[in-house]
Amino acid sequence: MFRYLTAGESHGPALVGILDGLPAQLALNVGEINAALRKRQGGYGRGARMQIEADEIEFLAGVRGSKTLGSPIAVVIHNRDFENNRALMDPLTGSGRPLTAPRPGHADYAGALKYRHSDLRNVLERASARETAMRVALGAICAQFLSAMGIETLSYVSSVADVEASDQLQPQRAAIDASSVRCPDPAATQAMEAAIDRARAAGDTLGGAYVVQIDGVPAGIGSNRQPDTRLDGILAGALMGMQTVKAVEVGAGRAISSRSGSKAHDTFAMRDSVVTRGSNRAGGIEGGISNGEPIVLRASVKPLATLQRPLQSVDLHHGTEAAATVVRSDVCVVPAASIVGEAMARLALTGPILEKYGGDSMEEVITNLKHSTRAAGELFRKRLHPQPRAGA
Ligand code: EPS
Repeated sequence: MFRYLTAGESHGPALVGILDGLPAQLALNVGEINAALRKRQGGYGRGARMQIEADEIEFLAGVRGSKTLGSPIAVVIHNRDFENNRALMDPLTGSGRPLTAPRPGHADYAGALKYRHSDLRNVLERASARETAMRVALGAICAQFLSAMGIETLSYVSSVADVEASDQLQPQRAAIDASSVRCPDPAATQAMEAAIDRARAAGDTLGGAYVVQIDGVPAGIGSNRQPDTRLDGILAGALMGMQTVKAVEVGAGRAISSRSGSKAHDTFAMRDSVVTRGSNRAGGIEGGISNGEPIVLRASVKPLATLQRPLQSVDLHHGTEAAATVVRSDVCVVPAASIVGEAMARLALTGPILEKYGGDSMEEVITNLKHSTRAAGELFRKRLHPQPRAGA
């Protein structure tokens, strides 16, 4: 079974991650993992914390000579900001003035009730999206496994607030990386930056949406057997499991509900003895199973709950109305969220891929993939050569 866990508080000593179940003999490029971490730190609309951190991973277990051993992989990312917060956050002696006015939209209030914390810091430290740095690191390890299987992911920002990128563009990696907000549309990039500037000046925050595209997923991943084996549910659940994400769509998503069936599905055709599809409205998944087309997911992100001009709240210690707690934060994290969403998709896809082609070494997994694509693969790869009917 493939699984992962993360631990770590936003201003604690470090973030820790464990990946269990990756095959042995996977060559890892640590530079690519750190590059993903740098991308997560970037994006127009980030706050001052990202000037302090320079996220890099250190392997503690499961890797030798830059290759996986097949044992659990343990990883650490040190929080530089811990040195500025040692008195507050030291695991043995940390203490400080309690935070008492929950931010509407944050985990503060529900978490305080749940864990019976009278200091909201005890909730917000783990609820913070700082933790997503470790998800990105673990996802970047999975990306190298997926790449060896011929699978590549791409993510980009499709909207910030009410500024939408053109849907006529074919998003290219270079254009996405060149944009300050990870949006492949240069005109939309400018308008998004301006919207973020206006929000910053007003002490406000902005949400938006991002797309994750996954290419090269063979047909047959996930299953229609049970609700929890459906690939769309697995991937959507992974994206919903991120801070700030409020909706996830697969393929045409929400828009499909207002169309008639004749305009909702992806027709089949034969071209040179190859099965082709008229469109990819299904986003690469039918009946909970990948169908060989690119998988396309879209996540909608709410504006951050920490406003520099705070919303009305209550002081839980005094039982009075009060302004919500203000802590240092970002104005817009949609660009960073797109990197985290890509990481979540990588993590979520690795399990079903290993379920289908599983093995203890990369050689075994790749042999299984080749056998599978050779046996049923002529069909999966869309080279369906119809057999002449008997007597025909
Ligand atoms: C984040 C680190 C945090 C915030 C942000 C994301 O740093 P700090 O709280 O020290 O400024 O910038 O956290 C939140 C959005 C949140 O809601 O807590 C990061 O590393 O991504």
